[in-house]
Amino acid sequence: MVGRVGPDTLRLTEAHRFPNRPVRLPSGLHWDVLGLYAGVLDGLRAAGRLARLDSVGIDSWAVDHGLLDADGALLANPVHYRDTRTEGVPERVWERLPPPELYARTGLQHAPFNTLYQLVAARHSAQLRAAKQVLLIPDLFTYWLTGTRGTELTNASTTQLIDPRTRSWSREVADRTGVDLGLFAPLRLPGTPAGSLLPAVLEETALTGPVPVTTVASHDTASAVVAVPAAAGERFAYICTGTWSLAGLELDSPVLTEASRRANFTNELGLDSTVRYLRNIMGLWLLQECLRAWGEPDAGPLLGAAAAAEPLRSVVDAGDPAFLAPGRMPDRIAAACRATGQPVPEGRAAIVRCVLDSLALAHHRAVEDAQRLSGRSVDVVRIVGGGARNALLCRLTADACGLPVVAGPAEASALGNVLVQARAHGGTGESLAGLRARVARTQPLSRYEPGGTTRAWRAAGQRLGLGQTPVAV
Ligand code: LFR
Repeated sequence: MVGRVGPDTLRLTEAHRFPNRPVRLPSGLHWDVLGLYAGVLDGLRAAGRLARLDSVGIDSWAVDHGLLDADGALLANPVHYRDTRTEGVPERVWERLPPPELYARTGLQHAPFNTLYQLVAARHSAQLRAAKQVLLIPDLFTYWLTGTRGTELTNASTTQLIDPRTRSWSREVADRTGVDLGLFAPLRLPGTPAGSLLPAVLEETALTGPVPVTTVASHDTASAVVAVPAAAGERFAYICTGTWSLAGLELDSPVLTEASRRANFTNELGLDSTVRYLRNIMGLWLLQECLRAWGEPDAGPLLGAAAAAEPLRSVVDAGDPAFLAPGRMPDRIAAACRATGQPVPEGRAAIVRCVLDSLALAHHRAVEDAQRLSGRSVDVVRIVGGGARNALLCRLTADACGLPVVAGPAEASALGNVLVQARAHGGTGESLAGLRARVARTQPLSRYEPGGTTRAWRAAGQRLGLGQTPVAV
């Protein structure tokens, strides 16, 4: 994405888009990280044809990482967080550090893929033994582009090795779980310089140097939250919808209570001392995997049919890690409906409706739980990310929450990324509220008023036994 930022402009132009296809090897599910990096280089070349680049910033999904050897070479393709290698690992970690203490120290949700569990799972592997450095995915790309190494803070906060109160590594958690913090490069804050494109990169991309690389909020969700176009002082919840739905509140300090842990809320770090207090919900992954199973490249017609399908006929728990792994999604959804005594959706439109109803229900529960657990009420739900384009999902979310939904921008991660770079280079010291005001002034937004009552949604939640706060381990 090429971003142009001026006093009254904020514009993105898509320079290049490429697929991200994980590869299953006998050794597990991996990212094709060199293929992705080649896509980044193609993107830089295409971007250079559109504009002179003042800065480059990188964000991606969280938790995953590459291992480097003593020469700085990548030891293997990074493992995908949807791989099953961490099965049974959390239980081993909890023997040394019980869940309540782990949560009190890190504030992180329990997810089987947290970097901590991945590193413990790999403990006896030849690769981890040979590794001299762990770089999170955006930091790995930054390293290849610039030769500099760091660990960006918002993304580091998803490792389960950061204390959200000090916004630094938790030595205690690392020591007690046997993780070597020396493997991580020093922490870097969004907005700080990360070097400039290496001569070989300039040559490969036909760019003219110097092109500075700027650390952004490198966790895609953190960048997306930067671009939530809330007005100053507004009481808002946000839902970043894409492959995942990340639903919650922005806070100025973490909520580390036992009730919060049991509700499986996470305290990830955001820009400028903020805390992203949210819950991970499976998101449009459920739909993407159905489309993949059906060999259906385009969701459009099915979404139209789903809008006309019977509402709330069957719902599944969109927070259930049973949906984490890829494969056979329509069958797994049918099985979940059967297991909860609900009708199995018949036909593609009914399955899509079940997915969207289930997501809206999970959005509602997350927004409600976040308010209760943090003691902060909201008046509006902001939906950003790809799902902001999905009118049916936005309308159902408004209905389920009983609150107005304001949807947009869809490219929130890219906008948040660009804004942090622009602020760093403009030297304006603009506040987060100021950055958001720019988004609100420049990006088209859609508003959805809630319809009906929330009673039917509560009843649907009860069908799943979700009347009360879910209990994590
Ligand atoms: C969204 C996201 C989520 C994170 C998940 C796994 O793209 O970054 O925030 O929990 O992917 O990394």
